[in-house]
Amino acid sequence: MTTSLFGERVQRLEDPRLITGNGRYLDDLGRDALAVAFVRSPHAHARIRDINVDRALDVPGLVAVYTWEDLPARVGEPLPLLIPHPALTHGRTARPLAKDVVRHVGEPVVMVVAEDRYTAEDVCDLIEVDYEPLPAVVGIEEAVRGEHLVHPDVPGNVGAHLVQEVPSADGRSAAQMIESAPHRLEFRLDIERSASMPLEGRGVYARWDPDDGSLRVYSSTQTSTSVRMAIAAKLGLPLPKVEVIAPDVGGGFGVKIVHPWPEEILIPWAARTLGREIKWTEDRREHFISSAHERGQVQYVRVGFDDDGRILGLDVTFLHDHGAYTPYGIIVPIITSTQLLGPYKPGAYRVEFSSVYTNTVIVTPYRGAGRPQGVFCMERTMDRIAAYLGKDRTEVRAANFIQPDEFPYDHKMTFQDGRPLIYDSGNYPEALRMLKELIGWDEFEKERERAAAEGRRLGIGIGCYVEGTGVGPYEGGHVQITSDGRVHVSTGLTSQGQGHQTAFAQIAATELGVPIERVSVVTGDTRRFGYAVGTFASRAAVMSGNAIALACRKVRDKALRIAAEALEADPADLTITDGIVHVKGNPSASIPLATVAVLSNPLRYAFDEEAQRATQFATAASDDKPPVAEGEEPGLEGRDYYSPVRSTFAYGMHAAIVETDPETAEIKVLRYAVVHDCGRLINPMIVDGQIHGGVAQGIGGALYERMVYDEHGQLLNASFMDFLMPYATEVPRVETAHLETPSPLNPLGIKGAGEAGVIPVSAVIASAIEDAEGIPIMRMPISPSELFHLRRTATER
Ligand code: MCN
Repeated sequence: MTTSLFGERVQRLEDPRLITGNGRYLDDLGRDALAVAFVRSPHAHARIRDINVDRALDVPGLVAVYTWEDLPARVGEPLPLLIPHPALTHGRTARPLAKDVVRHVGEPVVMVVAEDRYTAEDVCDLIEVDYEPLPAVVGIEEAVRGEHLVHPDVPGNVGAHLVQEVPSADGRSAAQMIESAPHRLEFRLDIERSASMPLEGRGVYARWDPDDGSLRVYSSTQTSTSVRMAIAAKLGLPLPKVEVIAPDVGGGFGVKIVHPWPEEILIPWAARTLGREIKWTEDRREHFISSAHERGQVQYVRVGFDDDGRILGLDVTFLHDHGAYTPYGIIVPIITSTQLLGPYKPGAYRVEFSSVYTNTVIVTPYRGAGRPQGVFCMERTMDRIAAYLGKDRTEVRAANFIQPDEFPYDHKMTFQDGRPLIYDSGNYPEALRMLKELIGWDEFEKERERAAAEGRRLGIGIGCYVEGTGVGPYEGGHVQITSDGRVHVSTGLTSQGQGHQTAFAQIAATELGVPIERVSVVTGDTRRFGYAVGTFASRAAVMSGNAIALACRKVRDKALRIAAEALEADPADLTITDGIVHVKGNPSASIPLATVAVLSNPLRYAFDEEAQRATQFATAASDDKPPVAEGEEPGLEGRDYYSPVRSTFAYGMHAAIVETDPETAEIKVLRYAVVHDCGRLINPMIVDGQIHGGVAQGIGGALYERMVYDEHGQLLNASFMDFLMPYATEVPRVETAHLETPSPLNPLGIKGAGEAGVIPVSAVIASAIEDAEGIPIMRMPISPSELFHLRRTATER
């Protein structure tokens, strides 16, 4: 292998197309399709007494109106519960259109199909739904009181309850370890609800082909293969008759992993029923009130520790608000509970959670998925211990680190995928040393004093995390070299802006020894690759990256076998450089891969002279053999899958310097530094970009973004006027350094990176504000007015 692009800062191949307005997003497709709008519940909890569509029926341009009653049985059933778990004893999912009862504002009740969206929206206004309002359950505390129930058959609103406990080496429980520890602390931490806000909302466009009896569906999804399976099952179509394609997707951040969304069943069903092209594009308000939210947890910590700050026993109990339904199971609180420990090894550990129903939008993973809450919990604990003992915050962390010689480190717990929680590799002390140097931790006191002399208030904060990435069960890759020498790579998972076209092309170009310009990559198109899981949990690089590498190795071996015959050489003596197979040390004995591709197909259509010559030779040389040798397949192509034994664990450490205004309590992030280790880097520039984006998102979560519900379950800030996101002006330059501890678990030694940036930010900012103010910060996000209020309360005390 001579053309190594692995690890290079290759410019993103997809960007010229995307930044010149040539992307093809969902709403760019199906311009002549019929449009859909939904009547959605205005109540958080209500019984539907009657739906009257009479006034709507005469509107010109109206094509169809559907209520639950109009749906065939299979389509109208509750949607599947995707990730069942034994702890989820009371899983509940919604129907695509509500029947009898609505359980959150925004739940779809009636679907309107019209010639255009304006008409569809106007018709929605004419439909009369008679609701009998029921008491709404809003907020975790109200849910656990159990006074009113979201689902009448779920007592106390508790859908799931789970306890995991790991005793100390000598068999003592976390409670015993805490009791007998020299020091103990107990506190509560809150993280409010937020949500992913991709610039492009969800959307579905379906075309029914009556001649072929097949359906083509475009969806702005993170998982086209699962959407395909759901549509085929719900519509009773054979799988080969359904194609699902994720076109360019303008961000997902988790929300587009839910499959199927009600709309992903309803739009294809209506397309087949009406025999017309139909499209629905989510608007921003719909995104706020009828997609998914996350974060939202109340966490109680009890910790016992020694004089060095080493944690002897840790007990975390938390309540998770999963909204009105659990289509995606309880993966979020499970991730919190299994990844809360970060780079640390407490003597004994117990985690317990209850997941409760509320009359609010459903909760499914949002970038970071439960980890920001867990890291907030653990890192606030580290800071509280340091404050209690009067120690440097980095010292307390270092005292609790798993050491480099302790890998693989077995936490003796069950991970989110049901496998043992075992960290594969890492070097936490070195990452901390690098971070301290990058941010200037040891010099900060002088900086603080200088600023104080000018009347400015500065604080420094830190946060560490470990992230299980590259979760299974599998992903595949297909690689084909065609007779023009081009390399076509496809994998079933989807892309939402992560730069897969570039990173996967780098892998293929490196493995095959071809120029990257000859490689093209297709993702998320079931016509090209039908078996896949999807893009989430920072898994694409590990899963599809390795699968593509393995498929390339198969194709390379085949190319060398064919070339060896043509060159009358031993395959072991051949190598590939710049797309040409040649004898090592003798570049003149060579054959282009394009020609090898011609030779690989006994049909031997050659379109240039050199290939034609080689073809004549090969035909003559193989007179007494069958055209396709036993065990071979025609064509220079190969497919392979990668299925790991368990996840690989990336990690990082972040630090920030903030300034808080002594008068107005305005909070500014002055500097932000990241040390990150995701194993071998395919493309450091892409990973930096992922981390920068994640940090920006994290700053939003720490300082601005929250879902504000009133007591009736109305979301009060369901627009970008009121839901604040950080601009570039609120995000400092993110200073990033990498460590590369290869994963021993996969052939390429890589770990995931896509969520990393966002995970510890709330913890880091809380740590820095607390350092600036000397006031405990136990709830995030925090606004200037909340900080102002905390100051007041602190002085009054
Ligand atoms: N990468 C690399 N070297 C590594 C690891 C990763 O070069 N050792 C590159 C990968 O090739 C890929 C990118 O970094 O181009 C992210 O890879 P990975 O960590 O595998 O994450 P995924 O591709 O699986 O992306 C999912 C992740 C998640 S879970 C969310 S949420 C998220 C995120 O990615 N949503 C995003 N980043 C996003 N970025 C954009 N622009 N839009 C989203 O919706």
